[in-house]
Amino acid sequence: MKVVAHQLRVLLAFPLALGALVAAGGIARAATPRAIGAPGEVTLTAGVNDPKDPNIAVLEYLPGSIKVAKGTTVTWKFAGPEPHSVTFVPRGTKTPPSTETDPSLMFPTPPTGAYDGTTLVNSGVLPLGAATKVEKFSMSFAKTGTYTYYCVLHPGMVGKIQVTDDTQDSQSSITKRGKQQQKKYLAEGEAAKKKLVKAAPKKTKNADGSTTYTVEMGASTKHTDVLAFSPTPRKVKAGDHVTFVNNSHAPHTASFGGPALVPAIPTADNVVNPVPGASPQTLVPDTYLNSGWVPPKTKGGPPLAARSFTFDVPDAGKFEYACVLHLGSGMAGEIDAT
Ligand SMILES: [Cu+2]
Repeated sequence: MKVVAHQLRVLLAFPLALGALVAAGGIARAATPRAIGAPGEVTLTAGVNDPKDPNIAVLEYLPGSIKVAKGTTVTWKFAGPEPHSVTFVPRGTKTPPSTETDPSLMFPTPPTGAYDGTTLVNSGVLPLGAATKVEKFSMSFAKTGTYTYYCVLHPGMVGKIQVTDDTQDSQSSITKRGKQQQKKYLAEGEAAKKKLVKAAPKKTKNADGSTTYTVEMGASTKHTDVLAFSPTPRKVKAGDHVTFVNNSHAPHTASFGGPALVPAIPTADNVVNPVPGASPQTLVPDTYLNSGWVPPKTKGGPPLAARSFTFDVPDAGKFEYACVLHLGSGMAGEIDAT
């Protein structure tokens, strides 16, 4: 997989690129003229995980739209653990930017001055890996007008900056609206999590007397992703089968072997691809086994079979699994077979 090898290179090069981003952000700020009477900087948030439950990720900028004066520095905070980007594309670009079609978008393309809407400016994906601090990205705007921006990881996560000659939203109104929207979206995610956790696992009896159980990989609502597996059935016995199914809007993996064996880099070849091979696979204690990236459910996208991966349970035992893409959000479970 050529694309994947490229993604991995991008990831490995990231700490260097991040340094460049921070440096360029500093330059952009220093060179920015400020509107008379306007505060120099406003801050908003790029996505948020539920403070009460990291499994729930809001896939929206908070707030989704703000008004600023020309020259004001806009800063986005990325608290994680679910990563996002702030990505502006040249005006007139037809398709939203996505790492699916262009993996290099994981990389930052820092602003070279006040933004005028004619170039790509991209925070890159933040945080990348474990969230150790709140990441930030800043830029300012050179011309009045409405600027649309995107997250390269989450289709539908779109924000707007309206740039005026002199008037702008106060920081307190931006913060207030961001909090209101966050509250509404978190309620939506919490309801979806409840539903995912409560649903009885689907099961099918097989001709040989064994049972195939279904585990849902996450769930999605309009503004959130639930980064959790549906509960693992308690009645799994040696000889049964567990089929992981992705009906959410995000890719996920089912990766067995526990923290010691499961790789941490989502774009590594042995995470993207099934290990040791295609579905079905037989679980082996203390061994790395991986579904590969199970694609999301999209309109006209892959059929159910392509969004499913089965593991056979040969013996009684405990088999831990996790989603490598959403380790930071605590997406994990365990098959406890008797
Ligand atoms: Cu996941």
